[in-house]
Amino acid sequence: ARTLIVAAAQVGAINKDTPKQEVVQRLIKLLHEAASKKVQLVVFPEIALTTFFPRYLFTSQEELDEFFEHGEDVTQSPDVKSLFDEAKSHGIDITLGYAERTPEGTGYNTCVHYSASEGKVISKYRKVHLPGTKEPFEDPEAINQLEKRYFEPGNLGFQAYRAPGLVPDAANKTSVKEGQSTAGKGDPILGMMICNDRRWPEAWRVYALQGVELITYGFNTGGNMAHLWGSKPMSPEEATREALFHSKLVQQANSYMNACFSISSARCGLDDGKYDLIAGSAIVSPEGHVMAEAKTTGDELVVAEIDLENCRQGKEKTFDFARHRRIETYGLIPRQ
Ligand code: CDT
Repeated sequence: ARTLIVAAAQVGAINKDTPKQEVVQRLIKLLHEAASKKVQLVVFPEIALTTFFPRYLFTSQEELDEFFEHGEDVTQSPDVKSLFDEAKSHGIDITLGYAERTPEGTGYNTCVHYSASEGKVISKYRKVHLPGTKEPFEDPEAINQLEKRYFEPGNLGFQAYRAPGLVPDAANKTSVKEGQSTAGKGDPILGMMICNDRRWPEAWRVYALQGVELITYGFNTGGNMAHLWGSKPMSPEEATREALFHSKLVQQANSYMNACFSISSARCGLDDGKYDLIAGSAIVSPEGHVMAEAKTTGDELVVAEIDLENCRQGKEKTFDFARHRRIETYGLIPRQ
């Protein structure tokens, strides 16, 4: 068995003026609960340190920049350093989503995997599928989604990676480059995505082709964004139900079709008492079953023990890519 205890650390409402230090204290509290439950990997949400600021149009660069972490190394970011220090002292790996401003001034919607055993970031991912618009909506009632304005599409691709120190007896460190056939041995093979990426089968499949055993992601999903999807008018309750349904649907279906576990972690609740984000953080098995899920719309740790051996069935039978995929028929996919 290659078992590990994992958690989604769901984070409830954060207001526009909530200081980052206050949020980081809440994340540390969730980390302490994780330590008491012997959790080895905690997945924090997308843009976990502030409110979901792409809903606002900022005209002042200075005001916008307050929502970003600046520089190469987020573990040294003044407001956030204590979270990584806590993770290290408890021996818990974390993934954390945040808005990144590079030294060259480019904005990315980013997440990192910090390894407690290595004491450093072992993988960084920048969101590829940016939803929303560059320009704000004309309708003053519509809630903006300005990720395309504030971020560039991620330029790091979907790079699977091995996370050391999580499972015992992980002597085999075969490179993930060798693909699906190396899964089932050695340190766990992981992949990170961010929010909207979860709706794109290509993202999951590119990871699965590298033998990924566990995909992690955080999300900020409006419960009231029907206007952005262009769907039929619905009541706020219906819209929230629909958003939750699609969120679960893509997680369960893609975990099954790619024979991997997945952990999703929501930033949720009513920001500033009015901007509704869905909850529904979940841990899903390679058979597509929900193993654990959030019961609240606030700060909550969702925990499960997973055995990576359970990826084998799918990877070696129904979804043995080498035997069953027919790539000669998929030509349109890389072309358009
Ligand atoms: N943050 C993010 O990517 N949110 C999008 C929602 C866009 S609103 C319709 C998501 O796919 O959940």
